[in-house]
Amino acid sequence: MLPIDDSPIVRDGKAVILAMDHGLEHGPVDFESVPERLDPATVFETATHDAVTAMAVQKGIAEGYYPSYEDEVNLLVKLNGTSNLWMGEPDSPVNCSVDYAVELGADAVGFTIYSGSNHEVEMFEEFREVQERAREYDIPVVLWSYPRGQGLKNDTKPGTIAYATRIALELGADIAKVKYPGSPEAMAHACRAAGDMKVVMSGGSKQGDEAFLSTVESATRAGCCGLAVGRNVWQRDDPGHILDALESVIYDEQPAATALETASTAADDRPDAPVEG
Ligand code: FBP
Repeated sequence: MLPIDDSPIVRDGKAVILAMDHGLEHGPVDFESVPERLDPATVFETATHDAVTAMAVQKGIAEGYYPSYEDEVNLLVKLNGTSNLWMGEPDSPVNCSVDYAVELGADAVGFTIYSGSNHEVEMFEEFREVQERAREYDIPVVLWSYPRGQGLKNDTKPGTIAYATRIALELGADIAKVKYPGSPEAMAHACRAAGDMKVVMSGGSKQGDEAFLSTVESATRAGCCGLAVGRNVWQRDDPGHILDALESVIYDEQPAATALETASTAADDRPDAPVEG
């Protein structure tokens, strides 16, 4: 872990990473409720919101779409990923080098490790190469730290999530991205296990505004510096509205209810606000 408060992907010590690697990880099914968002440009447009400190995508999307957004969006290139069609023990093959990510304009790189998988050893070794190369470029490394494998299966138990943040710290990540362990106390414990390293909460599948924002409020008050979020932003009809509210909760430390109210008032004043009915 290195101090990254001066990095472009951090604003006032906080980070909101808009993730859109779902086309690879889950498939086009994640875009069925919002078919227009299958066009990556629409999500890059969303990432121009002030609340977003970086957009996380795979290299193919970065190659094709980032050139049009490089002045307005900070880029995080994910260096590995798996499709949902893979039925074996959790694994995440490397598909991009740090060098190529930097060539594409990356301000940070991202890597997934499924600790507890039978492929943990290889993933740890691959991460070593990525982490040390990223140090040469002085760019932050975000670790999608997901304990998952035989006997674990999407485990969000408090002890497991604290182990996930600790693994990220020990392996030299600058930010750990972990699932919410179910309570503010458990999240606080996971943040303590991360030492001085930053922790972001993973957004998860789409929830209602209140439920989502109050989890974000709990996680950030417990010590998370923000979140890495995909579906809870771009699966909404009006992503700008939830980003306004996230900005208030995360940067201005407003309660979720106040943030929602302020965001609704702001949305009514926006020329591009979706028309009701
Ligand atoms: P979400 O906020 O939509 O959960 O996105 C965060 C993310 O980590 C993505 O980067 C990734 O594609 C997806 O979640 C992985 O989801 P899962 O945990 O279901 O494999």
